[in-house]
Amino acid sequence: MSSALPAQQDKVIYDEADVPGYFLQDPLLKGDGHDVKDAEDWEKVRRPEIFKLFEDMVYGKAPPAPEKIHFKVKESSDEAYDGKAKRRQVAIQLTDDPDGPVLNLLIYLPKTDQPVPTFLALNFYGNASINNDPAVFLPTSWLRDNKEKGVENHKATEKLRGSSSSRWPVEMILDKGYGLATAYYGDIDPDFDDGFENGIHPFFSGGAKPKPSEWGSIAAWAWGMSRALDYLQQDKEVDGSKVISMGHSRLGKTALWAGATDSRFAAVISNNSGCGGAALSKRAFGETVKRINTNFPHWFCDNFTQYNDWEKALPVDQHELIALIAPRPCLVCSAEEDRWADPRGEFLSAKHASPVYEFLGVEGLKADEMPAVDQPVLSRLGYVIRAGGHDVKPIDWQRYMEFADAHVRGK
Ligand code: GTR
Repeated sequence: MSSALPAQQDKVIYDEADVPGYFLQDPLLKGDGHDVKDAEDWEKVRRPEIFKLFEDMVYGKAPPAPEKIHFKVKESSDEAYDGKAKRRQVAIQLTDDPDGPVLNLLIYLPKTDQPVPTFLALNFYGNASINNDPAVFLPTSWLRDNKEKGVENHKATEKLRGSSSSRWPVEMILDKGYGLATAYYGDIDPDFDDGFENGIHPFFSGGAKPKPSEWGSIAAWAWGMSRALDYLQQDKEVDGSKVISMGHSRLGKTALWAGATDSRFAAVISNNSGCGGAALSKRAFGETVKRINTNFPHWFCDNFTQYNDWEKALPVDQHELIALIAPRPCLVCSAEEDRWADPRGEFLSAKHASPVYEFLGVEGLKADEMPAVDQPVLSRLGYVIRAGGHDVKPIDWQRYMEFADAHVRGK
């Protein structure tokens, strides 16, 4: 007999009938067993309880922001997109050390004298991958090799330009009056298991590996989004009170945690974020805690591995992550064929976070049952399932903007 796990345990659950029975904590019940009394009780007692559990057991605690914001505007033009848009490229120092790591933020803004609401979203292959603008700097940080995308020997080539443009309908975003700010997630922490030797971690720990309750890569990327927000909030061209944290997949997990850790984000949009994002872990549907911790040991804090094959013992689940974002607008987006990310589990998280929105006196999720494909529910806590697979498409952005028009822009 081999010592491998029994086949049953390694089988991916793709059938509702195989989802184990599970119990979800009531986000409105405090650790001492009493109901949350009012908004203040939520803010001062219950929310911090939930927050701490996520920090200690799931994503890991990140260090505070640097003392001061240091940045350099590296490039600026008012003639981007045939004169339609402004482009800014800003190097943001991630530590107080001028020789330390830098986050390169690319910003496009519609031409107006008014500060604009802006989407902030990290990207997977560097700023130059989002469009064919030859003025955008190629990334210099480590990149995952991908010949098709124009990455060789972990370095960008000219071929990288625009290789992810289908996910970034920049002109459409500008035409609707929104700004777009993006940065390469690998500027903050390279996405491979390097024992936290590279990226931001060693600058805060004197080179030591994070403790079991300290930040993994998702927490580092989220922390980096906050550093971008530090900059955007002092940029007069951007409406710093209307910056929306958005992300796809692992960066959707990141966008949610950024929204939970930093209440300056006006709203959060997660796309196909799945396990460790919007999907309930206890369903164990598609990607499980064990699989994610095995394939990506650097994403979460080490304490999270305690729940490998033992999701039922989790002291929190992902509906409470969304509850941490309340009462701010939050849109959870799934894709029908992206079963690995458990669309239903993503819907259920929103549904079970909804009572917190309502408790705080705002609109919750306006759907008791999972909506049909391509029937977006764009309430303040919203949910959409799109036809097709794991991806970001222009139609997704259309929905993000419809959602932002309703809940962010005019407020
Ligand atoms: C997958 C991973 C998912 C999701 C995805 C992505 O391999 O299992 O959790 O994050 O990657 O980021 O594209």
